[in-house]
Amino acid sequence: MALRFDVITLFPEAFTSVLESSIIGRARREARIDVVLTNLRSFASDKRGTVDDKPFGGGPGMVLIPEPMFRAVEHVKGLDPRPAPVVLLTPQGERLTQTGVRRLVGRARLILVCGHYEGFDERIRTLADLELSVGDYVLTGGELPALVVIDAVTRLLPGALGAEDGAREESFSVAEGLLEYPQYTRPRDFRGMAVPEVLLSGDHAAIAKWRAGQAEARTRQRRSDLLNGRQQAAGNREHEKD
Ligand code: 4FL
Repeated sequence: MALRFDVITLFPEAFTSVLESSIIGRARREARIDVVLTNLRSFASDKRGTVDDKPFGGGPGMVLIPEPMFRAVEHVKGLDPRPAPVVLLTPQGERLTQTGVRRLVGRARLILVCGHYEGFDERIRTLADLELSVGDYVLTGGELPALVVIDAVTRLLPGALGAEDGAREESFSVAEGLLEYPQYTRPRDFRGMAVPEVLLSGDHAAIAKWRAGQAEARTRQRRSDLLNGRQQAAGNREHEKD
């Protein structure tokens, strides 16, 4: 059965082109995923469609009011009997990592809630089973972060990347705490920039060794924080053996 994403948003139209394109579009056509967009505005209590109001205590901007969001989440939960964690996209959430993405892939359903404007009433947080941030920057809303979650989860579903997806080695990837090694394709010489000789050698062991060295050197130069994380993970594995 398809993994079902429900998205609650004020801007469902922001999702359509990404959801129709490329790997995600194909995963939907092949029924590996199902994405259902719900417009928060349809759950407003008045005919004006009010979803936000001025913050108590003053301050700039408008804040999402709780009633429409509670009604929307309750409605969406009832659309499918399978349990669905409610995921709130917010800069205050836990930072999304590849490990966190792998955890989400195991769920039958996810309800993604997009915040907007200058924030939301604090009581909306009580709806969430999980709060996720995609990085330490402020966006105009949770729509792009919700698409990030859908994209990162979908590419891990069996078959989603096509025939070679099992073969795609993740041993040198951010998934394993390393940056990828550099890749080259034709031509062998492009404007004086030559492809490293070892890649043309046909010596598979030498190529694997070169790539491992490149992945490590590159990670050390650019993201030494990832190497520290790997050392800790290796240390933990060592301890668990005792
Ligand atoms: C959500 C930013 C998740 C980063 C504005 C509203 C955000 C965000 N990760 N910015 N939501």
